[in-house]
Amino acid sequence: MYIQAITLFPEMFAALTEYGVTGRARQHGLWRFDALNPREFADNPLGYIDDRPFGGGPGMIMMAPPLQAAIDNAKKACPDGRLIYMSPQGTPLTHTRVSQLAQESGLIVLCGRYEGIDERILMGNDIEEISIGDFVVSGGELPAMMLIDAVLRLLPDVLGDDRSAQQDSFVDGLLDCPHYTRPIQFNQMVVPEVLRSGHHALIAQWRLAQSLKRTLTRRPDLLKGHAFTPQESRLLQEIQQEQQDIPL
Ligand code: 4GO
Repeated sequence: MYIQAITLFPEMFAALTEYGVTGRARQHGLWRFDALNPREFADNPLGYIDDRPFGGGPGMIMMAPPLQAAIDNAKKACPDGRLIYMSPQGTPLTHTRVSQLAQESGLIVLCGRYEGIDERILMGNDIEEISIGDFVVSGGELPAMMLIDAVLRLLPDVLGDDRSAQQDSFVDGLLDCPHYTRPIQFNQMVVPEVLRSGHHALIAQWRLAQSLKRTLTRRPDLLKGHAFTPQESRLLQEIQQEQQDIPL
């Protein structure tokens, strides 16, 4: 996959290109990265890329011409690249959308700064506005890196073990189960017996029950659209029965 970021701070993306599983995956050629700095596409000799908002108000707005020039260059390098703008006004990102984006051959992610970008960039390009949550940060770079990281870890061979990504929260519409490693006892707390039993079917059932419990208590909204397997329905009934048995 070929990922391009349009950003005033290309160095920030070292977090992705140089570290951890995404860094290793890039070294192994599983994805490529380029940053385009709008400043290098400025139409003035001083490299100004922002200006005051029409209508007044605080802060600065990123100007359309250098952004459009950067977009055009990114498109030239990757004509099939999907254009994305990170913004709190965007569609909230979900695991489903992340896995769709992981099927693309290229992404071009536009990162805003200041008060944002000139609206005509959004009007004049086929561009998807995506939000990583209902909060504001000072630049689109960190949201972009979160989106890109989420996409990359779904690419074949990026994670050490194919099963890792399959286990994660949201993949099957449920939250992940608790995890334990050595030592068996820590601060008076012991690893659940079943996980040490070596009984694979019982372990799988315990984990599924834990996932259902967590989802029920922490994110009941996720269960609304969930297609329950017969085993999940049975376990959920048992859990709800258990909870009713607890006296108030
Ligand atoms: C994206 C961008 C939050 C998100 C941003 C988000 N804040 N929730 N800030 O995905 C334009 C200038 C937007 C700063 C940017």
